[in-house]
Amino acid sequence: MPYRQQRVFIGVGANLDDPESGVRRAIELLGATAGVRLVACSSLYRTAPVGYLDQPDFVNAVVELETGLEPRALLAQLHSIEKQFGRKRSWRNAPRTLDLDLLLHGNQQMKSETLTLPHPRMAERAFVLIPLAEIAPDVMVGAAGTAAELLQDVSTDGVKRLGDTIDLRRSGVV
Ligand code: PH2
Ligand code: MG
Ligand code: MG
Repeated sequence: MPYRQQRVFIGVGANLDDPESGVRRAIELLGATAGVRLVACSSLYRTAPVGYLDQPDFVNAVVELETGLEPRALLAQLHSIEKQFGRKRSWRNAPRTLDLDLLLHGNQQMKSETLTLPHPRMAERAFVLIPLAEIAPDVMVGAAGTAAELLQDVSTDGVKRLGDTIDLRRSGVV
């Protein structure tokens, strides 16, 4: 039986090798993935690193997809796109050419070694909540509240909007 179409949100981040164009190319590749439809894309943001601080600023964005791919199949696609960007997995929070995080997959809640939904750290991260609330302020983050509500409780220091929202049509994504 085909899996139901779900509303899915992906966090996109990069801080090496021209991160701004990397994030844009990654979003185009996401939209070109079989079984995935790109619905919305936030602005790009320049964000101060969180966690390990001695590394370059990130460019972050959040995209909304509609897909019938179940969480693990979609995660495999995300890893395959990361690989195309030469992502090397070294240590946690290390600088990276591309990071694609599965944030929300419908109302799915799950916890395993390789995948936790909603993403376990998203509720504390302004670099996720600001772009998420820009495109989907009312989306629920598990039982914790909506994106807009959670955003009230985090510091937004270090997150700067980079410019206009990507025009999905003009960039040839849809
Ligand atoms: N990703 C991390 C750790 N720290 N900081 C910012 N600003 N943006 C990120 O995408 C990010 C981070 C782990 O994936
Ligand atoms: Mg991440
Ligand atoms: Mg990741």
